[in-house]
Amino acid sequence: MERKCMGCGVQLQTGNEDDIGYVVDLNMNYCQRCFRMIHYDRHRENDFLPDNDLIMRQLDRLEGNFVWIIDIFDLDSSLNSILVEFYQHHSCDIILNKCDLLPAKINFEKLAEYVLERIKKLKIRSKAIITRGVNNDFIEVFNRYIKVDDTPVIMTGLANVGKSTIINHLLQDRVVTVNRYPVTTININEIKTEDYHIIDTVGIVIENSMQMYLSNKQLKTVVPLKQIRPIVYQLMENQTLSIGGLARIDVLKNQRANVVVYVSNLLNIRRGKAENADKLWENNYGTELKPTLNGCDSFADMKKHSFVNIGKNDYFISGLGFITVNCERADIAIYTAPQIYVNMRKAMI
Ligand SMILES: Nc1nc2c(ncn2[C@@H]2O[C@H](COP(=O)(O)OP(=O)(O)OP(=O)(O)O)[C@@H](O)[C@H]2O)c(=O)[nH]1
Ligand SMILES: [Mg+2]
Repeated sequence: MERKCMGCGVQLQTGNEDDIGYVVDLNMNYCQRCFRMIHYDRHRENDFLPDNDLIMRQLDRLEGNFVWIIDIFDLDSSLNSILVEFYQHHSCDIILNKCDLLPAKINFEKLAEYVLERIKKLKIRSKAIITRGVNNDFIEVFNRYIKVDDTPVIMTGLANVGKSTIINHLLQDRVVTVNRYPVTTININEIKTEDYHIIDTVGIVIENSMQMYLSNKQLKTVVPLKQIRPIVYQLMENQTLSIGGLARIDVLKNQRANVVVYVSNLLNIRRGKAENADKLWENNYGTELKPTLNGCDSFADMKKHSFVNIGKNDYFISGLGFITVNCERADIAIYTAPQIYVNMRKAMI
């Protein structure tokens, strides 16, 4: 009989040690890959790349109560993914996850309203939004709003948003495998207990997110695991902020601008004059300005995104974070690798 790994859902096999699903003995509950992640926090880079079309076909065939888990810190990546189209045709509940990454003082009710407004504009029929990471009553709220007896709850979302973490939280046990690197769960994984019938699914991978172009070591610096301390700048005319070697924001033709950077605090941010910025990047890309993205070999390879800022807006950079600019008027230029999704949105906080 076919046996699946309890941690990631992969079919177990004893034939090839280098392939996914390997176990020494088919009676084991966890594959070698999960065992290494759980016990040694070891993860081989790019050992499995999911096929988004296949995942969507799998989701289409499932019956149950769909839950869309969104990493609040990376909101626009979720709202720019193929899951939008899926949820325009399937009803779902939404869980805003990783809210603990944002400053504790923010109004979470307003944040939920903000997301609801964005979702409504995308014509998504969402039944409820609950936040997590800010309160201890998650299980109670989940049971009240989302759990439906006799129907499986199907956890979906982009890779790394915390689907499996939420499942373990509900089960109050370490049942499924959780890891800081994207693509941990690699097959549909059904879990039945006395209290829950849950299906863990494979995360959708998006090619316009920075997380796809960083090594495991770099991901440790770029993906925040704990609360972010926003960095505040008062920028006078024609100044620039460089975020490692990953992105640069120029604030131009402004009088004075209040700029707040929400990115991992392990990244270096450098402030300078816009007139010197190109030279700085040409000369220091990959040395002083690091980390850099795989495949983006020099500053010349970067793409410039231009915006006009009036009032308070966020500049979202997929997989990195966002920068809030508040001023009467400014020209904004964002430089990053060409494949990375960048957008301007109404300020979230
Ligand atoms: N700060 C914070 N981190 C979280 C939260 N939920 C999950 N994480 C972290 O996010 C990372 C990914 O979590 P997973 O549960 O493996 O995410 P997933 O969506 O199942 O990922 P894939 O299986 O790769 O699609 C882990 O490092 C978790 O510890 C949360 O609410 N807050
Ligand atoms: Mg998972």
